[in-house]
Amino acid sequence: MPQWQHITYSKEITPALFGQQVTVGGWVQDVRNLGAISFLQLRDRDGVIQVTTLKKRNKELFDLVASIPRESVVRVTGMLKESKEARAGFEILPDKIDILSKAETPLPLGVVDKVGADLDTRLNNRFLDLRKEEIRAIFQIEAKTIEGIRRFLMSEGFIEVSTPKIVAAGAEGGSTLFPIKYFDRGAYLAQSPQLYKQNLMATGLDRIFEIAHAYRAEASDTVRHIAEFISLDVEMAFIESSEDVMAVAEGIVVNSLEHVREHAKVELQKLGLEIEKPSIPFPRVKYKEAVEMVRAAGLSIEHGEDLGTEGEKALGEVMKREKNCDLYFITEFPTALKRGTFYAKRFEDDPETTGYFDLDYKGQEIVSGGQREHRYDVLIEQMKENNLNLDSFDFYLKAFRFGMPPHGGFGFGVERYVQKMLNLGNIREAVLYPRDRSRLIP
Ligand code: AMO
Repeated sequence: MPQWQHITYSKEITPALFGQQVTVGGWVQDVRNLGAISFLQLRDRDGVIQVTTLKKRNKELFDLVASIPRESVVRVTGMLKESKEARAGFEILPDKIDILSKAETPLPLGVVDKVGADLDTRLNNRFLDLRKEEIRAIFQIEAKTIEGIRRFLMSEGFIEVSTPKIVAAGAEGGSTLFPIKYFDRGAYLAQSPQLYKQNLMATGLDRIFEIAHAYRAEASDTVRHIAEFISLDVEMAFIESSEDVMAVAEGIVVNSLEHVREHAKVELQKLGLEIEKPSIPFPRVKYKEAVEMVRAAGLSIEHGEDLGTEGEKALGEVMKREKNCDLYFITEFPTALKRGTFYAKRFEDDPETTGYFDLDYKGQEIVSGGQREHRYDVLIEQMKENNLNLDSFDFYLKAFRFGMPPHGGFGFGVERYVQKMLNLGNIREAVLYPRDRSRLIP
């Protein structure tokens, strides 16, 4: 035990400790008083410990236990004893109970209640919501997901970087920019590290990734959009086509899913979930084919239009039904659709089409990227087409004038990924403190 750890956690209790004195700490989940004996269920980060108090052994402690409100924080020192009745297989006979923090009553949100509260009430009382082990499991799995992503990318020679979140220009269209006051001038919260990650391709730090918040003033209130999301951004130089970039996205998914399967077994169990190993390579569906498949599913959509939420969902259903497949790329997006994406490289022999791709997971886009246009003159033309003010992109453009290798990359929505991995209905369930149009607190 490290010197700064003063309690023994439930997970650390083994039969080897039976008969010894231990100090445990946590929240009072429940107290059952049977007149001569009482059972206090103490919940810590990993599980529940039963504290059994006999009136005739210690009347003072017995009365104290009866008075502790639910969800108060206590520290208990006592003898550890094997118990057939207690769920964990042991109980503690207390010699000392300290109430470290008394909880008020009533609780704004039940922790062990069977009746489910609505998401808003849960998010408003997130600290209580997170006391439920199946809610905590989501974030333990999210952490393991990010750990798996990092390990994979580092093993492939990618360097983790941090780029500014206070920026002078957007990269993903003006409508979702958050303007802020920056000393005596205007600035924005970064929608994406796009300009910086491309800038780095001109430096020799040419295989990079970043895991950081990105900001979007999303107009609509949907189950897959939030105003602040964790963006995993990857950029790599000396590629030959978007296929190279897709291979990395595929590697991230396969390896992080495997990492979660391996290192979050207990948490997956708490959620009653098993994660299947996806087969590789993920199918590639050309945008044109995707449109036809969505149409065949009964949706009206024109070539050149965005598939949209409904289209993506319909495609997801077809892929599941016909190919038993949850993960697939949509490739070769038309230039017209990606025109807003001024940095996308168009096909040499077919400028109406780009190598841009989305990676969809169970009918929802989680990744978007492709090969970039690295030729200065062509890039300038594409930016002009998009009516961009070239002056505000000066630092970005300069890097293309003094030696910029061919490169590509993608943005990967971490919470959307976890949402789909764990079959959560709303992306907000995969965010500790979500931000959206109506939510700024907590
Ligand atoms: P794009 O805008 O498609 O591309 O975003 C990339 C991925 O980020 C996630 N995402 C979001 N997740 C939650 N809430 C949102 N409001 C939100 N917006 C985006 C999605 C999406 O697939 N610069 C490019 C990437 C690139 O080309 O490298 C970009 O940002 O999972």
